[in-house]
Amino acid sequence: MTSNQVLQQWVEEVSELTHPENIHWCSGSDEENQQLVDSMLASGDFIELNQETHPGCYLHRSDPNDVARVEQVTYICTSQRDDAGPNNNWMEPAGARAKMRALYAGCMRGRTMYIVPYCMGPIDSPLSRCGVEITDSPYVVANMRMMTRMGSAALARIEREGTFVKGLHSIGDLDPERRFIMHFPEELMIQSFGSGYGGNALLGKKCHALRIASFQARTEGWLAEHMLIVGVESPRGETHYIAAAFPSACGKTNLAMLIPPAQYDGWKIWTIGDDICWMQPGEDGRLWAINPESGFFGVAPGTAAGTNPNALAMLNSNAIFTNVGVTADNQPWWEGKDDEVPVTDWRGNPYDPEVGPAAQPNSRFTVPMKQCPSYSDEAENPGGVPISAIVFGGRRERLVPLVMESKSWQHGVLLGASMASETTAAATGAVGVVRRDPMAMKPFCGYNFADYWSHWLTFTNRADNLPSIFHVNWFRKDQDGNFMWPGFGDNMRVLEWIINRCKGEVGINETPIGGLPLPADINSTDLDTDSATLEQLLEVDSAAWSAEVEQIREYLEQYGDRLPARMIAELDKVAAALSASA
Ligand code: OXD
Ligand code: MN
Repeated sequence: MTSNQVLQQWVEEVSELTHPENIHWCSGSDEENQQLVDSMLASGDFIELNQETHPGCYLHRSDPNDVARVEQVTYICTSQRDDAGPNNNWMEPAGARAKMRALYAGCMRGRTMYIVPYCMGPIDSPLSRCGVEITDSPYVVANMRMMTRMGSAALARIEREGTFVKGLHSIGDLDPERRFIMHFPEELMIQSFGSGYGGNALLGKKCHALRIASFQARTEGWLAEHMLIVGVESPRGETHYIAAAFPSACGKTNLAMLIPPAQYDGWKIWTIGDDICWMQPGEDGRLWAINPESGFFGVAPGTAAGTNPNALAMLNSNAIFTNVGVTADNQPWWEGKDDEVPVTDWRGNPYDPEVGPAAQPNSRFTVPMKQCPSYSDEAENPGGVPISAIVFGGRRERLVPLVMESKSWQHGVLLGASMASETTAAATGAVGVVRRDPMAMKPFCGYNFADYWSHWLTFTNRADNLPSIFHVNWFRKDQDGNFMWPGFGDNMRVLEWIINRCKGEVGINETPIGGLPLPADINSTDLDTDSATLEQLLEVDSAAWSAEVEQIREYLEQYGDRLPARMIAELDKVAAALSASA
């Protein structure tokens, strides 16, 4: 029950449509969570893991056909088709509502309907926004409790403010043919049916904090981005915050909590967020950012002592594991974790490497952010943290240098818009195919990309101390298919260079595509990459880049008249500089 009439009435309408057996308003309390866990253990939704090694940890096995985001059935339902743009699937709102109504009719019979009020961002931050998810999945409730500030405090804020995003979710019958993720940004509404997978079902995350929020951010003058936020503190106690956008499953979580190489004695890395960043100009002309989430929903495979020791340390208690394997002593296991041999695979069958991996490639952990050893209290700062640099990056085997700096904010927007990356298991479909993924927002921008880039370009009028924009690529391979850059903790060397550039302490090699480091300015003490390889990583192949520029032009031109002229002007400058250098 609530004093907010709109919410009360919506809950009644949904209940009349879906016919749940019970209605439960979530408070977010420990007792409530314990009851939920107990009921999921009884129903088989949760399987207890080894409580000695992993207290409070549970395994969830999803339906094998429901393991990733489903972009092909994710829609933006704006009244005008062009407002959704070529980057989104579009459905006319009235038709979409009717389609969903038919699916929801009676879908919660025999189930409990949970009302989950949540706040994206610190509960007392003016940058935060609230929502309510109605769901019939207790697994979703348990995840939302970690990923958002969920329960009574969020409901109190909603009752104070009056506005909230309405998200309706039902797992339905998990039939992929009856699975839709609909967004109605003009009505601040989300409707999701037929999937229990994180990105499709935890509506606070991709649906609200990116698709709906990006739409809202445009009208309100801020940015909702698919970015981690990391603080880098020098031995002198000076901290720079960096926001970085990489496509799904390209190492945002690893970068957000990296452990620097040994010679960085006295440096500290502070984790503010690993997936989503909301930024707004402050009075000082800088961009100030919050992480709207309060937990991590990270990719398990590959998380190991050598790649992300902080993540491993935070996964020893109070975590939910989805679709991982299990060892003989009932500990969670995934490929790359260690050299243990699991006994059970993610489907619950005896593990057989001939059949497939023990952990589903997009298997996940959910864990409260505060459990991360590098967690910073600044994540709770209602004012956010000031951003010194924005970094874009993709997974590119060839061509794209280790790091480059944009020539201006406008050129930086072009760098973001030109991003491309090889696809990963985070979404259904082929893996390893290069696709354009501007700002890592291809699956998440809630409106026409052309309008989104125009919005980015307005920031030169909104703030006069904007961060510098960089582009990185950790994934270059040599002729034999080996990675040329060690990545993980060694990415600290690139972060240090970025900060040195922000402070104006190092020079730059101006090239047609952007400013590259002078190889001597990348700290290479004890680096596993020889100097010839480092030089190769910092070279520009003009002919290959000219071809890339034409592909970028072709991509951008599909946005037609709505594409800001400034983008093509920036691209023309790069093309001209490449021809002049050839
Ligand atoms: C995620 C994703 O889960 O991007 O963060 O798919
Ligand atoms: Mn993501």
